[in-house]
Amino acid sequence: SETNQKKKLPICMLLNSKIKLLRKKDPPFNVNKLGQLFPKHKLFRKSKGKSCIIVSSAGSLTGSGLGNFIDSHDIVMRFNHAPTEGYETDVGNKTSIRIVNSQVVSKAEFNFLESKLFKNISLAAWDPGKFNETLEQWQAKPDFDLFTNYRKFMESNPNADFHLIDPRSLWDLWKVLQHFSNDSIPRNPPSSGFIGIAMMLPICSYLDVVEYIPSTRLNGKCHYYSEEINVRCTFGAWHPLAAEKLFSLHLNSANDFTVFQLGIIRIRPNWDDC
Ligand code: NCC
Repeated sequence: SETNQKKKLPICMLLNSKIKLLRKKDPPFNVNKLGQLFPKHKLFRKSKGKSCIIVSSAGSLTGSGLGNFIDSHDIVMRFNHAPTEGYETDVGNKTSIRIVNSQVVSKAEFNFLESKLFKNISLAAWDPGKFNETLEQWQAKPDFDLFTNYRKFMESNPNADFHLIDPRSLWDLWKVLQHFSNDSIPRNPPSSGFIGIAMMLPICSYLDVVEYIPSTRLNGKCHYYSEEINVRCTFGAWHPLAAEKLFSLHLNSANDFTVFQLGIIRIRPNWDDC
């Protein structure tokens, strides 16, 4: 039927893939101590219909001058330990939410418990787990131990809006990507960037993503905040990054100048099409 056809559109599959955040009532967290620390309120509960922007950490943001444009959005998402201080002209200084991977939460070098980068904003942390694994198995053996610092962080900041992403929904998102790719993609979860797109899109009136589709500023640098030259950060090594980016470009409604000169794609959550 026509409705079933529509549900298979990429935009609809993405909107319906729903990145799930773990809730206190979700077994096994309903009976274990960690669940008691989960935030009481849902993420984005007051944010429907806002203008949103995702700031990739790509090296080609250097020299973009996109800072004011970024800050003009209602909700600004950033990743991991990507700084704003000292880079305001290119990346702005407003941060509503950060998606952090389990390495950033757990490894001493990121100073997760003390760093100001992670205070007074919303946070969502993910860890890949294994394909088809249960939450019990995941909790017993995550890729990187994000649980210890999650507990410590929540004990010292009990009202923090800090959520854990259900690893099973990362694999659901991976399946959406695989469905639309002609080749088989690596069996590793999507990057924080694509997880962010899937999380934000349903709540936004429109979603801009900067320097995720590489623009003509492409300079080989991995991040705007470091001098490391590594094109794999842009085109993919472990994450199915190329598949994510092709998928996102397919959903883009901005013109070529905006995408390739300015480095901005715009995605509208067209629920009516689904
Ligand atoms: O580099 P990372 O990603 O923190 O970047 C965040 C998101 O920005 C987009 N990006 C980044 C660089 C670039 N040149 N082009 C881009 O499009 C991607 O969408 C990316 O997801 C991650 O996804 O969490 C990742 O984290 C790093 C690393 O763990 C953290 O930065 C902490 O140091 C991973 N690198 C390594 O593990 C070495 C990276 O693979 C994925």
